[in-house]
Amino acid sequence: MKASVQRVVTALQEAGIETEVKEFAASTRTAEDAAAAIGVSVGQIVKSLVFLAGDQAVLALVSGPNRADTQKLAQLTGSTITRADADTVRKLTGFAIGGVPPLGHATPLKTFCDRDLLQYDVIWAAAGTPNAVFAITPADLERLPGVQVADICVAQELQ
Ligand code: 5CA
Repeated sequence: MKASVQRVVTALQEAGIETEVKEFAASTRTAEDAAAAIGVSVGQIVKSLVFLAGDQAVLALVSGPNRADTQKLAQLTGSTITRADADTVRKLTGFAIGGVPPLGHATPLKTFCDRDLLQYDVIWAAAGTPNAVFAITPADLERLPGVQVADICVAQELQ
C-alpha cells in the first residue's frame, strides 16, 4: 500500500470510521472513473475540491455530477474564492489531484459538504491516490472534523 493511502487509513482509524480502502487496477481519478470502477452512480462519488478563500484553504465535498458554486462559497466564508492549483492542492492536503481524500490532510481545512451527498446510504471518496477509494456513510462524512453541510453547488437547472 502506498504511503499516501496508508495516511488515509490511519486518519480513518483515528476518526473511528470502520471502512476498507479499495484499490483498483483501473483509474478512479475522476468521479466518472470511480463510479465505473466501483459500480455505483456518479452521484455517490465524493469529489474533494480545494479552493482558497482569501489566503485560507477550503475543501468542498461535492457529489460527482455537481459543480461547486464559488459565489455560494464566498458567501459562506466571507472571502473571494479562487481554485487552488495542483501544487497548492498538494501542499495544503499532502495529496495529488485525483486522490485527495476528505480527511487526513497536511493542514486542517475548513470543509463544506454538498447536501446532495446526504441522500445516499453509502458514498465513496478518494483514499490518497487516483486508484484508491473508501466507502463512508453520509452521517460519518458529516461528523469528520471541520465539516459543515451547506448548499454549495450550482443549481441543477444552470449546469
Ligand atoms: N478520485 C476521484 C473521485 S473520488 C477524485 O479525486 N475526484 S475529484 O473530483 O475530487 O478530483 C479531480 C478534480 O480535480 C477534478 O474534478 C477537477 O475539478 C480538479 N482538477 C483537475 N485538474 C486540476 C488542476 N490542474 N488544478 C485544479 N484542480 C484540478
